[in-house]
Amino acid sequence: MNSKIIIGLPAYNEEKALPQLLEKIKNVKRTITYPLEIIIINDGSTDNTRKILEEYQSKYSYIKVINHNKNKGLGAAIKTLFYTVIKNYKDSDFLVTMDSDNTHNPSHIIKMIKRMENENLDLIIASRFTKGGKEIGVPIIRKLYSRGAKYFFKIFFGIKNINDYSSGFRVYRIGYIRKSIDLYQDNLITTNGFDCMAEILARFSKIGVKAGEYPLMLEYNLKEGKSKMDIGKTILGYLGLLKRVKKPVLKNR
Ligand SMILES: Nc1nc2c(ncn2[C@@H]2O[C@H](COP(=O)(O)OP(=O)(O)O)[C@@H](O)[C@H]2O)c(=O)[nH]1
Ligand SMILES: [Mg+2]
Repeated sequence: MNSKIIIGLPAYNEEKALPQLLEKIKNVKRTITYPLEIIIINDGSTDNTRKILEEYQSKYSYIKVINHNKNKGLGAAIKTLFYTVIKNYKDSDFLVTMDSDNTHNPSHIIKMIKRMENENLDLIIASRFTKGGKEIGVPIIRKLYSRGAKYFFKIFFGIKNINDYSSGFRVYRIGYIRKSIDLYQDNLITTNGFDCMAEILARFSKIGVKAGEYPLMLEYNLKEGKSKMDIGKTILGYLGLLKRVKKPVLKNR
């Protein structure tokens, strides 16, 4: 039996983009042999996201929605997602995270997973900064930010083969998530903000991770709403990681 693919989508006020993304995923599901499920963390959206998702959930048995009653932030949503998958799925299953803003194309997922299987990787990141990676319609300030993050993390929390530390399009082996949560004694993610994506990698860098990159075409031109990321806050969060992230002390077992 093939491993399962779980696509985890953090969502905050994505009433326009999410249905478009879910349609694309539906098309991918038709063409693959892996069992595929979708878990959406609706983080207290104030638009019609919740209602739209409840309709999807009642129509498609492979779509599950978890609602936070209030907006808690991206870090809190990813944390909910990680705990949900380690509770309900096997170590050999895959968790794919993507933005819900329809800028990541799910048609690449299978190739990413095949590479993880062939190369026995714990993690693969869809990256703008690997051969073949591209970004369309990204504002200059965002380009500067993601390139700055690249150098900062390469210096302080470098992971072999990884250049894109802020991309939210990734595939994790669920067994590796379980192992790292265990090693960090539940402190793998300690921020509720957007800096969580990089915190996860910073912590992986201290415990060893077999990682690779896959070329990402970031279709930012398809983004209809505004970005929800606060760049200043995210950068402050990155600086805070220098103090917070230490190699975990191994527990006696
Ligand atoms: N759960 C949760 N998700 C959020 C929050 N803010 C943004 N997101 C989601 O996180 C992803 C990244 O946000 P996005 O606006 O696309 O950031 P950008 O692509 O970096 O400009 C999207 O799927 C958003 O819906 C939040 O407060 N909570
Ligand atoms: Mg996005």
